[in-house]
Amino acid sequence: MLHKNYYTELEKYNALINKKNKVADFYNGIYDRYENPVLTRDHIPLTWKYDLNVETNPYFMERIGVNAVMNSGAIELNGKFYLVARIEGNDRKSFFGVAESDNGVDGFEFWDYPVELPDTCKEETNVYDMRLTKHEDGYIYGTFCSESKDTSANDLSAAVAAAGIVRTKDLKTWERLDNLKTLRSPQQRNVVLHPEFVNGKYAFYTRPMDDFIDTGSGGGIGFGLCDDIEHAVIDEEIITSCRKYHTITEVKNGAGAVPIKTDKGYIHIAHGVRNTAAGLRYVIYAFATDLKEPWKVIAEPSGFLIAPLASERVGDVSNVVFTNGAIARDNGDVYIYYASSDTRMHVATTTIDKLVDYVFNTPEDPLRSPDCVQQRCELIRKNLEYLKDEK
Ligand code: M1P
Repeated sequence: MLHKNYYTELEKYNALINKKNKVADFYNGIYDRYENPVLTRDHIPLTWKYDLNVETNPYFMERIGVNAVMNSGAIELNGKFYLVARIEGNDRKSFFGVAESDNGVDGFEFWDYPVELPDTCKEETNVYDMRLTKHEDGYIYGTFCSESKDTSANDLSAAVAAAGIVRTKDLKTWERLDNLKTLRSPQQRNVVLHPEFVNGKYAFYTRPMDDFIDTGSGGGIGFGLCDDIEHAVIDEEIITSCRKYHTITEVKNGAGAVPIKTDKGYIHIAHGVRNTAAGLRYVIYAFATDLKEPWKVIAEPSGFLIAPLASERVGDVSNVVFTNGAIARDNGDVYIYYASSDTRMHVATTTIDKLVDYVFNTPEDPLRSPDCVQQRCELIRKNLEYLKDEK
């Protein structure tokens, strides 16, 4: 016998999983947004939260609750869409769960069990934000933040962020490798493995940081090479996309999705952070790097690609959009998965052609208001001429 509330909750869960998603009434010509999030805490199976035995749980209480489902790595395997989501428990600890969908915009369902990462690092307290790279060596690598308490500081909240590395072939069996060591950066977060060898080596996008929250002297998204992925060490990081004064990346930025290879360059979808009176504001931006030298930025449109909109603005950590996964299909369709306000997951869809057009034809940030006005005046002038000729 099951508790009567189980059936009510199950009905709600099934209705959510079977809810069709629709393109939202939003237009910018670059991508489509969708009406519903693709993953929320309500997508967590009931078996993860409740003890279903009426004798041990007579009130049908949640025993192990989930607070949020957010920052997800994304990958396509055998025509299906997979998100390796960051699931944050009511206890604040995050872990990973694999959710699967046939079409990438709705119907995401978690597998029966969360991911059980090999527990090789006893001091590790928290893990989150996995990026999934289909590498040309044949493995799927997951890079994620491995957080431990900083025992050297006299501050209860002090923590150390490092990049954990795992690999798999099927998202089921995971092999844990050594955490990445970056000899010149004390902390790392937002590390992404490049999908191809560069100069015969494994290549990582990094985010050099002096501190757990502040990047300090870290100048932006880094890039470094290493010989041995099982014991990865990077001795030198060079900066690709820089932090800049009075832009969306002023406070910090970080690599997001695995770069998408196109004829014109690698398209990167990353996040930028600036400070406001209401706290940090996280947006998603895009840039391109050279195919042969993937650390060299060759185009960087001004401003953000995706910013928190309407209800996306509010959540556990408000005014945040964050991506760590996108799927580019062979037919040119692109699915950008992003979390809003550290609370739930959304999808934005576009195509490789549109992203290339956006990245290479959107003007760069001229960095000063008068020059921004000039940019607009030039566009308006051309448009008014064009409209005259078209009449
Ligand atoms: O709370 C916003 C984001 O903050 C961190 O990103 P960053 O390292 O750039 O500061 C991460 O903890 C991320 O998970 C979180 O979404």
